[in-house]
Amino acid sequence: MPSVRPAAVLLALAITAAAGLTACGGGGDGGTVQTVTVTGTEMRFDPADLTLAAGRYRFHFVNAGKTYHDLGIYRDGRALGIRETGAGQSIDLDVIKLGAGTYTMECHEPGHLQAGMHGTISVRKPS
Ligand SMILES: [Cu+2]
Repeated sequence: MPSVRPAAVLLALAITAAAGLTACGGGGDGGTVQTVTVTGTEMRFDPADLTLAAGRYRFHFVNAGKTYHDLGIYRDGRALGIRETGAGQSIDLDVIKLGAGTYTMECHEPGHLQAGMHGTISVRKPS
């Protein structure tokens, strides 16, 4: 059963789908891993709102700000993946599997979340 279809990649905001589609060589879930790029600055994520199809994702976090930022993906208060990086650097989070539902993106550097450095990810069921 195909798990990812081109039509399932909604709102192609900053989704480097072409570059990110890589075969997973290890079996297991199989299927493809898509890369989603999120850029952090003071004090926001861009894009702040994402709509994705259910599937496996590697978040590529670009810190375009002037201080440390982190990108954490949370569901119901539980972190599924989180990485911190310094100004001008970028980093990949571990691959995570997103099922249908609502997730949040949060930066937990002191004061950043409160200052508005958060976003949402809406994940739709595969069609
Ligand atoms: Cu931050």
